[in-house]
Amino acid sequence: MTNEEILNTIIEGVKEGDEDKVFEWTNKAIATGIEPLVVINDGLTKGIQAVGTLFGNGTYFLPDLLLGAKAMDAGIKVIEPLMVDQKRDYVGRVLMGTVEGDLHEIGKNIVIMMLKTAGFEVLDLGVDVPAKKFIEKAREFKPDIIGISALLTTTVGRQKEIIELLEEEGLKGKVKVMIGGAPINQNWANTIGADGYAEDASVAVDVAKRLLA
Ligand code: B12
Repeated sequence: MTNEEILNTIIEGVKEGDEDKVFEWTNKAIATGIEPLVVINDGLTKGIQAVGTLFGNGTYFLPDLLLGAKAMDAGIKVIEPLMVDQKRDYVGRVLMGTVEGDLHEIGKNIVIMMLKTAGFEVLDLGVDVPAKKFIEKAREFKPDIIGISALLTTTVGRQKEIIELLEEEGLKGKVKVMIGGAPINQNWANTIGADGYAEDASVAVDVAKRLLA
């Protein structure tokens, strides 16, 4: 089987919401020597994007979305231990979370995994995180960067709210803000005064490094 066929089988598995298939073929992909990041980008992510398209056009319903997400997670679980090593010489600290009202975490978790692999210490606040909690935790954890994820057009405004609150609390400038999520772009980052934006996890690592420089 070619690498492309293996990756296509992973894509299919995510589309079918078949955890076992995704687990099995992600393991096969790794055993064949396909790079973990390639499995994420050209397999798992393509699969979940296809699920999103099928949901968007009314072919799939919410349970299909959930099954797709679980199947993707089965693949991520195989890859995570291979990527995140036990480096303790941190290059910087990042506080990450998904905004209030938003339960999407797959992309955020991949960004976290990549940041950890690149030597960042990351505190994950999880999903549905109120603006106030970002501020509270920023005071405690003292991150160099706050990463804010939002996947819904109805929740992206929360990123702006968090930046405004940082400003009110006198933290703007002391900590950099990096934003992301499928509906986010550089334009939005400029509009709300975010210091950085990244369209995917690899770029997020580059942006984080640039923000520390
Ligand atoms: C999986 C999924 C779900 C899962 C999430 C499970 C989970 N544990 O995360 C579940 C089933 C819970 C879900 C629920 C809903 N969803 Co949904 N979901 C998706 C789907 C299919 C994939 C998202 C995903 O994981 N993508 C894969 C990852 C790898 O990509 P990513 O998230 O974009 O992340 C990358 C980048 O954006 C970036 N990034 C992400 N975060 C950050 C943060 C920082 C700091 C940086 C720098 C970068 C960065 O790096 C990541 C890695 O490369 C999308 C479709 C899509 N195309 O996005 C719809 C989608 C986002 N969902 C949608 C909708 C409508 C919903 C629901 C409202 C459905 C409903 N009727 O209930 C609910 C809302 C629940 C809520 N309150 O949040 C719509 C949103 C439409 C809109 N205009 O807002 C989409 C676009 C589907 C569609 N085509 O209609 N969903």
